[in-house]
Amino acid sequence: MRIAVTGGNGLVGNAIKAIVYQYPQHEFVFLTRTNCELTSRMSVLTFFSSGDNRFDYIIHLAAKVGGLFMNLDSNVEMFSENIKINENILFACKKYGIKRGIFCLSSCIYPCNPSRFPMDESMIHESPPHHSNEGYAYAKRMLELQCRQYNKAYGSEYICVIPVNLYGPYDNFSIKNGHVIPAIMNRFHGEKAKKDGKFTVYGTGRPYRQFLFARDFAKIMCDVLLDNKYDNTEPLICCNDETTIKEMVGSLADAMDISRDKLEWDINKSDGCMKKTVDNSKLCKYYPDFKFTSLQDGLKETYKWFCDNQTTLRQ
Ligand code: GFB
Repeated sequence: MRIAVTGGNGLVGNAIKAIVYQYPQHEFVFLTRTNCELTSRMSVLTFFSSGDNRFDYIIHLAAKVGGLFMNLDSNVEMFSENIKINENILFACKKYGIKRGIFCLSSCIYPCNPSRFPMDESMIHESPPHHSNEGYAYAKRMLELQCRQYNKAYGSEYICVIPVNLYGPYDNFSIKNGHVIPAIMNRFHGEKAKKDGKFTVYGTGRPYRQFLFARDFAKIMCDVLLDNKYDNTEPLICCNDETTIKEMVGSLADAMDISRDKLEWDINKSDGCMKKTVDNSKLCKYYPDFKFTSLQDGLKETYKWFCDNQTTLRQ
């Protein structure tokens, strides 16, 4: 099959590039900003109308994304740009006969005060998301609604997958706008170079998070799309174990050879959502033998990649 992958230059797009060799019978084509501006209906239709760009399937990853502090500052743009991207992609999928696809949501779109934990796939719309990222969250909730409506109206097989906090090589390491792992990794790396480096972590460290190595997520998406095991179009949560920010930062310090005793906490900075635990029972039912990369191994691999790619980092 010929598969279009949007967000081809991002964290997960590059993770898919790293594993395409496992699917030799399929052709993956990676879309980037240079060949298709997804917020523009014209650019998207021009790209997909070209004879060279006919696809059987799609993996839709592209989105305007960022960590807690970027979302706090940009809820208007997060909603507006993501709604445009998703509407244009779905319109093109219908117009150009792309019948099956994977569409990426996120666990942060879930209710911040749910009726129960862990949350499962049925609870996405149960109550409002955390105020810090409601723009992004509602745009992605609308993507779930749109996929469901397209499937019902046109018989498409658009499957929404719901990862937790993703990390790994090729992430956005922006200290201001990045997610917690790449932002701290970049900031601490700079502090390591100083004689009296200060290793300050934002917030209390009390919030819970689930972290998923991007290459694990890439494998799950490609298998769900291609192996015919996942025999429905319902959303699917993709996650592993839960930890606290404090414990994760401890593991990150270990991976960076920084003594945990040097860590300091700036409790004046926001904690964001305190808990957004989701349940991976459905994933484990379909893929009982899936082996997740441990947080410790994932952090070590990410830091090595970070050090080896200093000149080309996205930040
Ligand atoms: O990955 P993150 O920025 O976003 O993690 P969320 C934020 C958590 O890490 C908060 C703590 O508890 C912060 O207090 N933290 C500590 C830091 N130090 C830092 C730091 O230097 N930078 C950052 N960024 N956090 C995101 C959503 O929520 O979840 C996105 O905003 C996205 O939309 C993502 O979907 C999956 O996990 O809070």
